[in-house]
Amino acid sequence: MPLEGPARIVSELTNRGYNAEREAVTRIAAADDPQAVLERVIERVPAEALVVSTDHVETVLEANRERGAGDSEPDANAADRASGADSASDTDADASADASTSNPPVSTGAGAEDSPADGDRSPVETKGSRSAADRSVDPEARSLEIRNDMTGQSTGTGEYGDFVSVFRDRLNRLGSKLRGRVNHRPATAIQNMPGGGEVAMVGLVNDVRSTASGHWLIELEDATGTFPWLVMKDREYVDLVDELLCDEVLAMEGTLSDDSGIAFVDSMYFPDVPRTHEPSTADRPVQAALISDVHVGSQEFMADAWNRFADWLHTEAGEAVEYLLIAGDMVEGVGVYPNQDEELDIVDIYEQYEAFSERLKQVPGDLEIVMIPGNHDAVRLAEPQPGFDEELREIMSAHAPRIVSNPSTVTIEGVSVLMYHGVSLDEVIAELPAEKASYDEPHKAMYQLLKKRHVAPQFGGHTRLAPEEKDYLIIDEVPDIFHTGHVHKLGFGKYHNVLAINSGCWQAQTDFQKSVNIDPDSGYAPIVDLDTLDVTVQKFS
Ligand code: D5M
Ligand code: FE
Ligand code: ZN
Repeated sequence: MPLEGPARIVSELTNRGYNAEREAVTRIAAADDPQAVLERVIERVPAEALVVSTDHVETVLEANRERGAGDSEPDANAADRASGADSASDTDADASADASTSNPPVSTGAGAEDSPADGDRSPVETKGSRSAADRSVDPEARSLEIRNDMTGQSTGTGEYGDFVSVFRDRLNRLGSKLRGRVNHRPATAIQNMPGGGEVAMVGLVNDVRSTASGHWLIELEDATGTFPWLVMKDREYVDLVDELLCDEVLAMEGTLSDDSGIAFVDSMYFPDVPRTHEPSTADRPVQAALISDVHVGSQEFMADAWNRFADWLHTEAGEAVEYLLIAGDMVEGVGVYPNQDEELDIVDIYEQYEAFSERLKQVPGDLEIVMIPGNHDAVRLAEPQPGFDEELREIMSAHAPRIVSNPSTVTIEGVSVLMYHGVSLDEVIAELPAEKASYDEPHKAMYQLLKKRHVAPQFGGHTRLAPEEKDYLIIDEVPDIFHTGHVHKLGFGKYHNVLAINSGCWQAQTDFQKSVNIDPDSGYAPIVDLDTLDVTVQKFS
């Protein structure tokens, strides 16, 4: 394989058991004959070295120069030439270092509520160029902490009792976010209260149906029983009814009918994210790339786009990216959908992960990588999904990724990121009116999950639930960033100051997607500035 780009070089080095400093890779890539330089570097690195350093490379380049090659280039421009050579050639972002110095950074502006993610936002510029001094990454400055990883913690047996426990936990924990806000009573107590009085209840939505006269009847359930609540069609709250999903937790306040058989809703309360939420930010300029749905093994996997992305990460434009978060669907998997095998490039699941691992090796070895599984991955389909098993971890061990459950929360330099693959988004999009959630604006569907403080409220639809003692799908603490994938559409925006990002994918349109008019956003990498939570999108397709 020709060594025409940094990604290939790092991949080659990793295959031979070496990690490498970014600058070392950049310098090899910039040499006249990268393959020869790489071979010589490997011959000359001390046997005990695990990392190929810039000094190792420089020694070889120096020796070449002394041998009077004459045509070898001064190092000062090495990084620029490497970035201009073949990386991300469709983007303007790194066309030249000069351009990025003079242009102000262009942000696609997730600063605004509901910032649209339309086709015009790319290609865009990343931050202005950084001084050479910024180039070297300082692992000491990093911090990464995982919370709510349930890998190895599964207690569920799939028995009826587990369902009782998980829903009780959901009602308790989400209910506690509501109980202080209303003067609530248990369902059975409400039935015995005098008619005509004010009443409130915290419960799970059991059923939503319209009445013959166009009003809405919502049955709420708590630990004691159920009670019916009526939303009159002319009330302002009627607009909220079309957002309701079965099994979400909310509170209602209203007036009891004369016979205490039903209550008329005056107010509805959702667990929600407080409007006053103030996100944490990193205290230095550092970026994270949030991607998902790589689908290696599919005939539609976009190798060229991935190569450009990996190469770009090695350039100066990509050097501030120190974290790579991957929200599921690493591989295409087998037997996920009917007739899927007709579109497989690699039919063996383990070979798919081997191939994915090769893709992972292309990115800089100094990136911190966090991965959760998706519905195409080889773990149980029901959520929460534990992180990959030992055999798969072994296959994907290059660059030592953190492999955690779907969902999990990772806090990087103070910024908490809730990672969830996103299968429930299909449901939210199917159930809600288009202006509230659609494939074109997947981040709005994410807002609904934040409002409900649960990543997969509805049980029994697309999303399969593995009942555990505790409900791992609750959004207990408000994240600073909510990262999902799955629907293969790129979209981001802010909801009560939480940055919601649905990453696109690395798979071109499949026959199925064509048949249902899904037009995927393939080959984009949203990049978040962790110090400002601004987003820029890099296009590689
Ligand atoms: O899902 C990618 C998107 O496409 C997601 O919105 C589900 C949808 N999809 C793709 N294939 C199917 C089939 N066969 N049935 C239903 N929905 C589908 P992903 O998880 O990447 O396949
Ligand atoms: Fe996917
Ligand atoms: Zn998926």
